[in-house]
Amino acid sequence: MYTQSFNVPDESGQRTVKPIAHTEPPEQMARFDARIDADGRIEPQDWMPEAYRKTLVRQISQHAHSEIVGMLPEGNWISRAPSLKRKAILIAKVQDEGGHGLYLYSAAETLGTSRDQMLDALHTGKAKYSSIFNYPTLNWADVGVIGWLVDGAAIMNQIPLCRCSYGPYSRAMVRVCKEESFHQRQGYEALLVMMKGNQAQKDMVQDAVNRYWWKCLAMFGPPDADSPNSAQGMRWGIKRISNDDLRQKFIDATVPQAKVLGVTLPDPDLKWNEERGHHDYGQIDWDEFWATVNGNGPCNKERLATRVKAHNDGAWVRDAALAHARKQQQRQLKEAA
Ligand code: FAQ
Repeated sequence: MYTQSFNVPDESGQRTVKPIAHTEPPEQMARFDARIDADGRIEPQDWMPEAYRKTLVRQISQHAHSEIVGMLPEGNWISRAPSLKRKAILIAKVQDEGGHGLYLYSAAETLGTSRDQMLDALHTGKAKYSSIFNYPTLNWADVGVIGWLVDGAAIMNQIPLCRCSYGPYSRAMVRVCKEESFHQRQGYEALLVMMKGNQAQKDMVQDAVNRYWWKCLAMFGPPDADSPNSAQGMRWGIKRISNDDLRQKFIDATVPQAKVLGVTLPDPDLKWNEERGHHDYGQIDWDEFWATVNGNGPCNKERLATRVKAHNDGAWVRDAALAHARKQQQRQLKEAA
């Protein structure tokens, strides 16, 4: 459905933004700019301007937090999966999301920020994570819809990140996208099965689509005109496609999938526009989006409390691992002496 060879345009217009004021050494800055302009990669040991480092830490850590908080809505259904097969698939998927969080925290650590600092920012409510994970999963079809639409939107956003200018982030994204692709397909397949079932099952799928559609469109971030980080992110080759363009690509790709599935996307304004060669769509509720991003969505408090509890409950595991590592190190030193 989505492909790793997704074409990422390098429209020079997108990359021409006013240079930001800085006090960085001009020669190093010029070398850095030249590497970015030549579509080269920046590696952890390379010199980079502080603002670039800060932007990457912000985006990669938010992304990592989204992956681990994103385990919670679907995790709620592991004990209630309708069959052993669905349970095994769901456990594997939720574990994959945890793994994505780990690659991403590791990528962010190469920029000089510790995992403890990032987790502290998440647990104290200072850091953001994707708005989509602050909505409840009310029925089994929500699990399928998260796979189809949430993972689908995530892939659309993340394939261009495989070509991000920061090496560790771009490499982590290649593997993440392959796994997200499996997640998207398993969700779609689960829904196809439900749509061949009885009326109650079909109604569950439609209900889940109704509740998730608009929230998924908001995952791509605010409209380009209200996106403070986009221009610079694109100039630096971190973002390759704008929030609105990705949202449009997602809508255009999803409409035919909804048709095959037999569900209605809950937007009366959704229609093909021959002239634009894209679907027109209705208004996203940005007030609701910002309320959720700012901590006042339906499940924000519950998600954060669950995350903090899981972290505190796991303290003994971290302590035991550290004690074991210390013991190993002492043994090696003794053997070497
Ligand atoms: N939710 O100026 P922009 C997944 C914030 S992973 C919350 O446009 P930017 C896998 C934004 O951070 C999903 N906050 O920002 C999975 C910024 O705040 P700041 C996560 C949002 O960075 C599936 C402010 O608004 N994916 O789903 C959101 O240029 C199933 C202004 O926005 C990534 O993180 C939002 N939806 O563009 C797991 C991908 N949108 O920091 C489990 C990497 C915007 O200035 C189950 N990230 N904001 O205070 C990105 O591509 C970008 O960071 C964007 C935002 C596109 C998310």
